[in-house]
Amino acid sequence: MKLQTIAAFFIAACAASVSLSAQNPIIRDNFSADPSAHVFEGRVYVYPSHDIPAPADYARKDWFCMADYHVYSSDNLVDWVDHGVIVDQWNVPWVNSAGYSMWAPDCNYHNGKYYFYFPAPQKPREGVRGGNGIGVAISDTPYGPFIPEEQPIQGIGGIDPCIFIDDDGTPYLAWSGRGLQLARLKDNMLELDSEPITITGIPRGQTEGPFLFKRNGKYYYTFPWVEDARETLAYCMADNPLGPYTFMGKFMEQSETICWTNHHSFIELDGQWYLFYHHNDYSPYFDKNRSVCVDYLYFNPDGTIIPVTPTLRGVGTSKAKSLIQIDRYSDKSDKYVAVDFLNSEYTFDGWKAILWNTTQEREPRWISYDRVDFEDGIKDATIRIHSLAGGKIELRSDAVDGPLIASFNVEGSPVWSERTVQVTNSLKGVHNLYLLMTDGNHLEVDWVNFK
Ligand code: FUB
Repeated sequence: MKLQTIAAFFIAACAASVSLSAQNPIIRDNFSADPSAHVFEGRVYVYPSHDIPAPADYARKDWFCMADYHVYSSDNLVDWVDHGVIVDQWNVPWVNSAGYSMWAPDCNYHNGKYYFYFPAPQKPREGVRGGNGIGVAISDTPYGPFIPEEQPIQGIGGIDPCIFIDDDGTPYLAWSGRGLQLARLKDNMLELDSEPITITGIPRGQTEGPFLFKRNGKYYYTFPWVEDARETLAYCMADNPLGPYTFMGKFMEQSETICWTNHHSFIELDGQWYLFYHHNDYSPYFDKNRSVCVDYLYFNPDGTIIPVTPTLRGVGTSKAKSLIQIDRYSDKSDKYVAVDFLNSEYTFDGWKAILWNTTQEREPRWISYDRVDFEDGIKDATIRIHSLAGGKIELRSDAVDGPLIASFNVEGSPVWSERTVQVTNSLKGVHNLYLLMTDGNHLEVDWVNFK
């Protein structure tokens, strides 16, 4: 088992370093859910769970199907590296390898090691009939190899572990069992050091997926909470890690994309806070295939959380010389600008922006994308475009009527094409980008790029 495990990690390491793109969702070649984000040595690591379409040997085609975990990392929250599989259901001695239920995990650093916590259905064995265990795998680095413990944590069961290390080095484990649970861990990170407490005072509604963090001396116990039809994100605050906690309300409403679950984590990087969460962007008709997103997060002066509205644009700055996926827009003129999949049969191909006009409506339709870094200047602009009848496009900076960067006469064509023009204005530094349709009735844009 150990040899197989090491071989699997070697293969995963060789398959790693796939560079992914910016914007939401941040993981664009796989489904990903339940993101646990942490900053280790100045780099952001995200430990999500991994939704997959149900294989032939898994009967529940309409349910979550999850067999392994990847870890992703980034130093700018824009370019993400997939480090490959770190733990899977076939390589943990106590896990039922036909369970396909490796749900929300977490990872944290303590005394020179990285501890990865994950829930999974247990293999029936002597003294154990089954049920969900919470296991630990240990590594010298945040990206593995992680070596799983032979047994799950004794005395607890449930899902969605979260490991929090207080400023004095004391570890705490939060999880969802019979209600939202919390206990102190021993320094070995493998055994409870206190009786679990149940977080109370939350108004009626299903809860799961806790995440615990500390800011300015206050403890935040945060969790998905079903107030109405689907999961919102809500929180409690306390002055001590083991409470008592006070319910503070919601900080994200239920998804507009009809994703029943949400699951989240918080990080602070260089003084800015970020919220990681998931929706079902790549799978609008099956909400058990989810995708991780990240948005900026702010606090009120009294420490309460300012509610977050999910964006497509996400966080960070995009290089002008990368492919700017303008369909991940910051703002748009009106309902005559929309977004759709490029290929509804394979949604990971991404999206296109669609701009259209009726003959009565001659105001330019526009779509904008904030925070593009033009660095030390540009010469050419390229757009990937599709329009049967043709039209005109302008790129402007900073505002709808801001400085003109480039204009394109688009000839009608039944197929997608790339058009390049010289820019009229060589911008430097970071600007917001505006794309306007100044003539035409229907144009579709895949991306914009500058050289
Ligand atoms: O991903 C499976 C489950 O859905 C997680 O464990 C929950 O938190 C919810 O996101």
